[in-house]
Amino acid sequence: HSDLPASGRAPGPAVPLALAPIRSVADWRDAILAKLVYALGRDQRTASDRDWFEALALALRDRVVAHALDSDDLTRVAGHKRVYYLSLEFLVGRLLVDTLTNLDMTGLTRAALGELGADFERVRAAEPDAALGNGGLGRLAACFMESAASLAIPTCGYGIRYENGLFRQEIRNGVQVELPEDWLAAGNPWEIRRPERDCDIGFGGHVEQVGDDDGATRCVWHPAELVRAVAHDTPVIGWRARHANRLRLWSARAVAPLRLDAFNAGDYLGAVADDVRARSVSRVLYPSDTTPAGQELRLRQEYFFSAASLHDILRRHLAEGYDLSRLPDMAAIQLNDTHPAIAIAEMMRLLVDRHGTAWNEAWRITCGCFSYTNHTLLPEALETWPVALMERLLPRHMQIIYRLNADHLEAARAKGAASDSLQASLSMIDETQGRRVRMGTLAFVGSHRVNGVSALHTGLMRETVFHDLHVLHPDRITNVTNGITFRRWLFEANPRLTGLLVDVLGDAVLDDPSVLAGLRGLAGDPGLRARLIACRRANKVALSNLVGEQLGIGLDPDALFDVHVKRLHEYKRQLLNILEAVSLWQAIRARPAAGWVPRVKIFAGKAAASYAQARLIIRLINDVASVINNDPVTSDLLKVVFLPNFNVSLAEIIIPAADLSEQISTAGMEASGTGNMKFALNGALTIGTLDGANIEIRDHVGADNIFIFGLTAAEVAVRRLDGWHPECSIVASPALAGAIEAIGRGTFSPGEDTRFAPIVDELRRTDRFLVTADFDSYAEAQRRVAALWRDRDAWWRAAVLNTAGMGPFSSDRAIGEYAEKIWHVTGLER
Ligand code: B1H
Repeated sequence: HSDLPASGRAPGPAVPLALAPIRSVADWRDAILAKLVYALGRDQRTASDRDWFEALALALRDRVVAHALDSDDLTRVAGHKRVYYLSLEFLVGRLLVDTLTNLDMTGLTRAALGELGADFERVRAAEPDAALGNGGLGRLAACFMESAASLAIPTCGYGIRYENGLFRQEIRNGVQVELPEDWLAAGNPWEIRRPERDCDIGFGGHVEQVGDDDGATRCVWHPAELVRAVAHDTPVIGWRARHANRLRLWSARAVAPLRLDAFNAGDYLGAVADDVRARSVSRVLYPSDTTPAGQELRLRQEYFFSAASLHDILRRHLAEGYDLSRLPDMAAIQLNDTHPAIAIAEMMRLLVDRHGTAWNEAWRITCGCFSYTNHTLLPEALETWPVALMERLLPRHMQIIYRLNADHLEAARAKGAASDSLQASLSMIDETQGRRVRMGTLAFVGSHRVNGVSALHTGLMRETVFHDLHVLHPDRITNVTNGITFRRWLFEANPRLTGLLVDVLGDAVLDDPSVLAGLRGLAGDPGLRARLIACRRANKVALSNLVGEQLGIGLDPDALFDVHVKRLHEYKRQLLNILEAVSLWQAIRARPAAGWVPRVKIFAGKAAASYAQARLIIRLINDVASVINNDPVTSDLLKVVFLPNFNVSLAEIIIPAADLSEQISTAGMEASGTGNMKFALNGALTIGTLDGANIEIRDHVGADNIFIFGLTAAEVAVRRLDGWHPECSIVASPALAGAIEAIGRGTFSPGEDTRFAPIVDELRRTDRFLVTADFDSYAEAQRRVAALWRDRDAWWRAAVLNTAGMGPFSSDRAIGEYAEKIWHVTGLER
């Protein structure tokens, strides 16, 4: 389609772009039924929920695709700049309700399915989650795709179509068990194969020098191996169907999938060995949230999807009739962390080697197109690749990086950064632990803008990891605080609250999140409060039912639901929370009649399979839960629940049912957080440290309406410098000492008192995440929580002020900032 002449629209009425809206239930019912019968070949009388889901998705896809084609056509005709979002993760979740919401077809669909004898809720649940991501970084990419479509910013997301997304988590005897997540097993009705966009990606081999040998002139790379990148598009429709974009995911296969000679000779495995090897590239998502797998296959994945995407971007640009010198006017390429940073070297290779562009002009084009988002400063997550591996797998790219590095270090020297230590710190090659390529430096140098994801994080980027680069390029680092799409995380996840907000604030709240601020004047309104309480209670009943079904634990929906859901990582400090739960349990047992606030502590989250300490914390939570939940003394006052297999769909149920949101990372370590925004938007109060976006949330909801505790990032840095003795904190806090002691004594692991020794030892000896340092402050904040909970009016006033203050955390605001400050694009006018 985009191969049409740039001069105008395709001649004639070829495609009925943007299908006429469906007006009657009968028409929509018939459209769904037609898919069931003619596309799927199923019988209405025996169709399963999954069959109905597929039929409905196909009927919806027709409409979304029509929008996408139309949006594409308009973009091309207008000569409008496009955004390309390169991400190794897109944590999309389910798409059905998202699509229905944005097309405003939910009511119609409920009715149509009803007439067909299908149940909407069951059909909705039949869709598997697309879990092509680990956590916040991947979910952010998905929110951004939805917001870009809602703002009519022509955007294409590029990533990998992993056959197995993030593992499915089961808890057996308290232990996390990982099982493969087979989301494509029954097919994926949303996606469309695009064979005409397939391309071949090289690996290995050698480089033929054509010009002089400084790497800056044309070379020919002769890869030893080719892997075919196979394109699949998922259309993404924006709010009120204003615009539709696409998510293009690449899967890998061999160029020649079957060696017929080998097959005929009876070597059935050898005949497909190349294909199996090639397909491994898109086989699994690396289940590591903050530590790169450090394996060759991971580098292959990164290059594979970056190269396929750049090939596609240049093809489109040239097909539309533009000169390559105009690429920065037509294409903004966003690197979601350093995972696609190799695209910078690939762009240089394509321009210089394939298109004969002069080196400096190629560099101008490259820097003009690229920008880079940093999502973490944790040292173990800053990607570096061994030079030897790069030379073997991507020999031409390694040459280009050397040459870019020489130019970059020369420019630094010219600006006065000439000392050996500065040059070493600025270099793209880290020489301190073997020779390794620093992908963050490559991404920084090859981008015109580099952004952090919260004000605190961006400040820390300037002061710490990127300090020397920042001094060299003081205008490059900028902040764009993360956001979340309100369509999914408010309208779809919490229809009760949304209905109430529309009643109170009018329809405008659906289009303009700043309208939420109008709630401030109503924070004391008893009518509003009563309705809010009813909404929350209904959401809590729904969650309690789920917990009852899954775990057989009965919850009291009138208890305080205290929720800690996110990836399991020591810096996120689920351990701090469970320690406090243990100490609370001990306190209740000591004085059962002391007027305790009934509480349910809810945990969920996955640990990377290889992360032993995080897995052990999951075990501790589960083991603590089974002891506490079976204690008749405390059973009406405290429950601990670990819900298995946390994913986007489970989050949509848990978050609207939360009273309290746990955002308790060691200050300075959580770059932003986005779960924190989802909870506060839905009216949960936050207990949190001054970390990531918590700080900005406090600024917007008011310091009186959030429970802040613990060391600040600056105080954490000082503690670490001064040397840190957890034993002092433990001795000073009887409550903490009692909790640790109980765990160490085997209270939660009868017959195996060493089970949690690695946790107890870490707390007593090193405590790298300052759990003991923050314990008392945290426990005191939890007492403030309980006190406010008893004052029902004050609690609900604060809850209203949370929702009221969250307008700025819409991902529409975030995408608007990217568009203005980084991409230099606007929404497409109709
Ligand atoms: C975030 C990651 C991440 N930061 C490496 N970094 C990965 C790093 O598989 N890997 O190698 C995967 C993910 N993820 C998160 O990004 C931050 O921790 C959150 O604070 C932030 O809200 C989120 C989105 O910006």
